[in-house]
Amino acid sequence: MVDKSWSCDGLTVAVVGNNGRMGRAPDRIDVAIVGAGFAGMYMLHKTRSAGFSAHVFERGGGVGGTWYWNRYPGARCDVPSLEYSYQFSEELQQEWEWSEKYATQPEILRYAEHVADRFDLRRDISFDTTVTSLTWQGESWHVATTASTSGVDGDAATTVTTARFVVLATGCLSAANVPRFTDDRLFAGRTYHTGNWPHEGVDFTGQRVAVIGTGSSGIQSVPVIASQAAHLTVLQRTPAYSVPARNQPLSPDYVASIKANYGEFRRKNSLTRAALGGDTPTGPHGACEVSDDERRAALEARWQKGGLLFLGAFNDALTNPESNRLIADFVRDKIRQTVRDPEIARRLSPDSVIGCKRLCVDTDYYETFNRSNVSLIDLRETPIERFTRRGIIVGDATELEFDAIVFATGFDAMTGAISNIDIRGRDNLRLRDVWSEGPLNYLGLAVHGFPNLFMITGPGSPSVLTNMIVSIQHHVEWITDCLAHLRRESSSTIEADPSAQAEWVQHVNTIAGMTLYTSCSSWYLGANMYGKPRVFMPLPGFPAYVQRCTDVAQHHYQGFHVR
Ligand code: FAD
Ligand code: N01
Repeated sequence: MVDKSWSCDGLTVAVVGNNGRMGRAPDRIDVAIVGAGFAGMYMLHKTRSAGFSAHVFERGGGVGGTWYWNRYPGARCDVPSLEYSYQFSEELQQEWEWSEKYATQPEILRYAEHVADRFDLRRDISFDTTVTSLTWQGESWHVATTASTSGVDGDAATTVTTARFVVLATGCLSAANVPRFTDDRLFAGRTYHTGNWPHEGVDFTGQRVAVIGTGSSGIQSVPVIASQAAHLTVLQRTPAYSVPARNQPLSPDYVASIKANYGEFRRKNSLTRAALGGDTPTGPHGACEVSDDERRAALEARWQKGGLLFLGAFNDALTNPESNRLIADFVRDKIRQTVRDPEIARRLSPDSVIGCKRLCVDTDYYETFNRSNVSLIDLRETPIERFTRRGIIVGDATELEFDAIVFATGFDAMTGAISNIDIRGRDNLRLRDVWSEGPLNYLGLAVHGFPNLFMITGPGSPSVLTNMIVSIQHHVEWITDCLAHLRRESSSTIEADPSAQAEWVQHVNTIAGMTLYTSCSSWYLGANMYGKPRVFMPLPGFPAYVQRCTDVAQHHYQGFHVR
């Protein structure tokens, strides 16, 4: 049973920090939560509401996680705002007004801050505090932290908190990938990573700017940077598929119609594979099962509507290679129709499986290459040789001169932020060692050898293949129910069973193997990071996963050892 002397007893002390009120960690708590993004914030609210003492440690200076760090020009969500938001509080979802179909980063950050205020979260969050190690001490975890400023860890003295449970809400896309290039330190201009953007913003007016990387972050930022810069050079290693967002202000009538029945809207969304777009179900046919005209019409309708649901026009986009090719052909045609220079259109056209890497959603991305101040370098034809004081030398010894270089090079996804913490479980087992061949896990929630440690949207769960706020809520609620169960049963530890874990990893591999997801070098597979084991990390299919988690809980936490 959770020791009563540890229950919420007012140990937290409110102090004033640069983000307003924030809490100082007590010496002992029931639940230590790492990260104050949407996952950590809801985890705090939920555990506190269930009567546990809980405290959040956050590396950054405020709440919001992704939306605190990713302040690059053009950053916004690509799941509609009315879906990309919490649903645990009817009052919250009724009172918050989203202004656009896809909210901008500042608007989403304001929402996160509103949630923090509304549920009085800050008093139990230590900002500017990085968790450096987690050590299992037989009955509880020692949580070691150090002070950090603007995400840079200081060498201040380590402080330790003792917690019965630890929840890693560290984010799937929070550990920036900054690739090294020969002589990159020589460059005399400014460099930026989209995932760690200066809070004061960057004015590129009149500058010669390079953007390296053409994933979602590059594709969102390129049109905005191009509109400011004297010249923008996009350095593309692999072209991405992108569909138009068709972003627009939300009409009050539409918002009212959703809010009139928000619960049902949310319920329908959560029954879909990706927990989004319940109003636009996946088409009933395969792309090869219909005539050419019908296929083009269905794809055109989704293209005009805009957004990620483009891939749902047919039910076999990610299982049938021929269907996938037909859908990809449609997008390649669109690129050719949009980009005036046929050579640039060719370079921008992907030849891979569409949807294998995460589909991008853009506003005027392809159109931007018609501007006279934008050029495109294909790094497959002319790779980066080295950096110089003035810029970058590509393939044929051409020196490109820049005032600023933007790394839109992504993240050490899904495992990076977790592996950055020195986590030692039973018998001093290191999580980094356990994961050396890939992230072993049970249900994407726990790892054998690491009792009382939970992950939110961890590898092995649907996480990044879904509307992540829905997946986050599901995990937070499952974990809180589990903690309440342990308290009721007077149990002190829970740990994944090794054979249940092995079976789960096999299951995830089997499901992924039935799709086309494993056919390209994506970050889902860890292929963007040098030396990272190639294992498909997320699990396709949200509803079946939710059912499995429910079954596990109902069968006395089957696959876990509860003591
Ligand atoms: P995060 O928001 O990443 O928060 C994790 C927090 O943990 C961070 O603040 C980090 O500083 C902190 N942290 C990590 N390690 C430590 C440590 N050792 N000590 C202390 N603190 C630590 N998903 C969607 O579903 N739809 C979208 O439209 C969408 N858009 C996105 C746009 C961008 C630019 C990016 C990068 C991601 C997007 N995502 C989207 C995914 C997004 O990450 C999730 O939707 C969601 O915000 C994740 O919340 P989280 O709390 O799990 O993680
Ligand atoms: O990162 P990415 P991201 N030399 O990994 C290139 C979410 N998100 O930040 O494909 C040269 O997708 C790399 O090239 P390649 C969303 O889930 C959502 O853009 O590896 N280039 C690629 O082009 C997304 O999927 C939104 O060959 C190098 C790019 O950098 C995830 O976050 C917005 C390189 C990285 O693309 C990550 O997106 C933003 C090198 N050494 C993010 N290393 C929304 O719209 C990497 N690249 C909601």
